[in-house]
Amino acid sequence: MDSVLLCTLLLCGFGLGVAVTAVYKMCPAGWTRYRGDCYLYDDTELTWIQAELHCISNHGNLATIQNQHQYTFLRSLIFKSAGTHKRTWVGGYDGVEEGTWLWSRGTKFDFTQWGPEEPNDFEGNEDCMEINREGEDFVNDIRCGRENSFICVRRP
Ligand SMILES: [Ca+2]
Ligand SMILES: [Ca+2]
Ligand SMILES: [Ca+2]
Repeated sequence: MDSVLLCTLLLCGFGLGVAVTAVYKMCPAGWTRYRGDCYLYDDTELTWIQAELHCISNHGNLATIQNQHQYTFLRSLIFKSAGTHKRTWVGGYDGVEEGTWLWSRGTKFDFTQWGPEEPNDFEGNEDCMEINREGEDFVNDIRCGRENSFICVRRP
């Protein structure tokens, strides 16, 4: 009877341990937590698809923008890391169908806070989304072959 009780306690303890691990799962070293996701700014300047592939190799995707508060978080993460409001890729693209924007992460795209007159698909060749255009608080579509720094997002 005592040993059964002891085993039960051990099982409970083990179960609790698993639950606690799940709740407090940490972001990998160097990543910053924000509302349940982990973000990493990378100063390396790559094309949009190179940046996305780099994020995928780190179990993530280019960052999404869900709301104003989170957009402000992304800009401050860039500023803290780079020391400037550096032009930075995020995961929006309309390369499949012109004017239909998607997030590479696959989440719903309902972003509307583009810079004035954007997205303008300048010269019919702007299918990728950057923030901090010219260091400004400005979200822009730009040609995907441009080389920008980037932010990845992933689950903890
Ligand atoms: Ca296009
Ligand atoms: Ca476009
Ligand atoms: Ca544009």
